[in-house]
Amino acid sequence: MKNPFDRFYHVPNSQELLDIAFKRGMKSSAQVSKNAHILIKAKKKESKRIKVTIDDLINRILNIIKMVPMIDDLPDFYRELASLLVNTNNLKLALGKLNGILPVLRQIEREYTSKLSKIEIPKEGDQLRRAAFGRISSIINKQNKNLIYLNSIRGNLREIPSIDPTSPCVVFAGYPNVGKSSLVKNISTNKKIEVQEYPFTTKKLILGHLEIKRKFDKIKLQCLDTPGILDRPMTLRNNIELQAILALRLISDFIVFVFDPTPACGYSIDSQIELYYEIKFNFTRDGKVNLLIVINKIDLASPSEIEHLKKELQLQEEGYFLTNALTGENLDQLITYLNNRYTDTN
Ligand SMILES: Nc1nc2c(ncn2[C@@H]2O[C@H](COP(=O)(O)OP(=O)(O)OP(=O)(O)O)[C@@H](O)[C@H]2O)c(=O)[nH]1
Ligand SMILES: [Mg+2]
Repeated sequence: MKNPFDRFYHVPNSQELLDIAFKRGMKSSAQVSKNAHILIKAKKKESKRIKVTIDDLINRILNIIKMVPMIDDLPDFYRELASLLVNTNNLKLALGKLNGILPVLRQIEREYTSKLSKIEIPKEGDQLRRAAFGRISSIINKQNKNLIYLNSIRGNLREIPSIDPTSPCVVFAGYPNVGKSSLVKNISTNKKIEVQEYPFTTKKLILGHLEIKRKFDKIKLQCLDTPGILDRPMTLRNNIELQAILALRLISDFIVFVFDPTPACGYSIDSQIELYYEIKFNFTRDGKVNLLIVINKIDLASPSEIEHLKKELQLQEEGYFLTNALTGENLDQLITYLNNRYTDTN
């Protein structure tokens, strides 16, 4: 499904909203006969200016509200991810407040149209329109904080990957700095993935694709790069780690667990093993989701480090891969494995 926040475009601030609305209002011209009385002309002209201004503001505020999907109606993955990325209560509140000013604007329109119908000299029309514009400004300016807030969170939400439910999703998970991003970047189409020598480089879910040719068609296997997860209680995990947990819990069809058997990543092998078992026991949905082990950084690892890990995990001769994500060594084996796994039978 396409990221539901895909159409969450730029939200103007109050000044931008007002500038355009007043400009449109002042440019508008009322339909009034040339021979009409000057007072009638003033009444119609100013009523029209107020109406056009208010219509413009209401339309554009409605557009802002409509750009944001109803959070509570979203599929679990998108709803939960949105609430890890932004405070969705604040988001709903901001939209609610914007919605709340719409009837107030309509009320101002009615009030000033009625006042304008009673003026006795043309000059009063101009004064009333200025007064109406003043009220409108004050109402819209009070929303400035909300508008700025909405604009500030949209970047996070628009970066949510669009997950295709009809195509399998392979989630790459593991401790920080073990080489998850390097692997996904290497095997998938997404060459923009950031790789750095420090942990927690990846702060969000990032999608890449790997084309799998089947007998009669081809599919785009989704390879999801995730932020690193630490071995600690769920309640202590931050919103960055929890995005990875969410992907494992809700959208993984297959998990690639990446180990760094060397001290290079900065975390002990025992902690990585603990995390591996947590994921294996909690996120493989009673065996429905398979889990593959990738032991990365073999160029740095000593034979004893690899042996130690294999022994701890009771690995047989098959069922894991030894890779170097920097040079791409053995990644062809991983790609072939995924190819075979998703060719025709799935
Ligand atoms: N020598 C060596 N370095 C590697 C290998 N794979 C990754 N690296 C390096 O390890 C560091 C971390 O790589 P990333 O791919 O960013 O690791 P990550 O698991 O995505 O890290 P986070 O996003 O922080 O969780 C980078 O400096 C990579 O160049 C490898 O096989 N061998
Ligand atoms: Mg990364």
